[in-house]
Amino acid sequence: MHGIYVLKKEIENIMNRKKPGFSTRAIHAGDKEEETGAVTTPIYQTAPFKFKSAARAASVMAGDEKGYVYSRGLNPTTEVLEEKMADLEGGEAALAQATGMAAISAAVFTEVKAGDHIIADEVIYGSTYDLFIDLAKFGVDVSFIDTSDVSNVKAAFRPGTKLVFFETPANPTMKLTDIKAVSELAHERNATVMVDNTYMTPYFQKPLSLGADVVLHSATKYLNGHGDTLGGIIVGSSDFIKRARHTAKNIGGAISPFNSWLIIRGMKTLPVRMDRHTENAMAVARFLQGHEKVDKVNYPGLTDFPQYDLARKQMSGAGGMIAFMLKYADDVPVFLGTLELCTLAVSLGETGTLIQHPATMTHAVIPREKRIKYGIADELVRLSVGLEDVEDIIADLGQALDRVI
Ligand code: LCS
Repeated sequence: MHGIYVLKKEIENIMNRKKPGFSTRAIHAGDKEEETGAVTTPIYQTAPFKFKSAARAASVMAGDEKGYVYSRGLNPTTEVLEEKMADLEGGEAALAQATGMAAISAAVFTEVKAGDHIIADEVIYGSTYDLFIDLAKFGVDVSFIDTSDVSNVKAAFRPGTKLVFFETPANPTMKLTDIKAVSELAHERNATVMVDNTYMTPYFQKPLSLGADVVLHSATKYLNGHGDTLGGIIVGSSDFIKRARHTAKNIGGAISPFNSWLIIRGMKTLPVRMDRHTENAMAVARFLQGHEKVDKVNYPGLTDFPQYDLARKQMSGAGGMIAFMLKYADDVPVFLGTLELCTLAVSLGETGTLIQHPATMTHAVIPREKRIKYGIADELVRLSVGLEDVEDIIADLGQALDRVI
């Protein structure tokens, strides 16, 4: 009965669909009709654009007419990427930048000024944490709290709170934050909500549809998916993106057209890659969970994941990232040093399996005492499960765990 119900529902969804599905849009959204008939997006590898007349130059520069001026502000290749991302996240507009950090900086600088207060989750990527620490220099105060408990967020608001920022799942612990609940709370207090959606991608989670105002991405990760370029994206309302484009143009973190093109190409296979990353990660998580040398496995696809209900509510897939604890911190270097297939490297979300030790690598900037308090333990290992045959990934992890005493 249940199966028939699901099938009927799927057919209804197909019949009632107002716009093409996610995979179709991942491939085609943002496409332009090219004069040459080029089927793939051309790479407009140019810094300036020629004006047809001085009058048009004046009009475009004044913002009265749309036109390409200089690739630090707008570029036709990058524009395809921006339109694709806005479409997939369900936002009005998007802005691509050279890196995830360039995107986060531009978005945050657009929103806050001296005297403002930010509430940030205490578990976020190391450089984002570091950026927030640096904001003190500009008179912006940041409270790092555990946003996974909504009552903490409620208690952290002050009259000057302008922004609430979090990742869900959080890098590296996989802790989740309730996007809808936090957004409702923030909006009652006129604060903006920014969600870093790097781990999930819009394929598995759409923060804007849950009430968030701005979505951020390190496109370096799953969006590009092949570990061969850096990139960052901001998605939000047309008004916010217009303001962010102004700020970003002056900061100067424009993405190269070639890197935009690589991300556009990568995104065409995002749904199939995310499905396989998830399938592989589920098998790896189950293997790790049953292993005597492993203390704890944090993966939102496991039914005993502490926030499993929230995961099912706001995510449509568990993704490819796993955090797990070895029993002893001293064993971490032995384990990492014995792996052969899994590559010891930072970054995540690419075809090959990557593994790293947050305490000494991605999150080493956080003072140890704070790091431990936040749950980024010395025993914690982060795994970005790749697209290799899962039996090979498991065999490699197994042989390295066997070397741990
Ligand atoms: N947001 C998240 C959640 C990230 O994981 C990263 C990078 C960034 C933003 C910044 O993006 P980027 O400027 O590098 O494109 N995360 C990394 C990591 O975990 N290992 O190396 C980089």
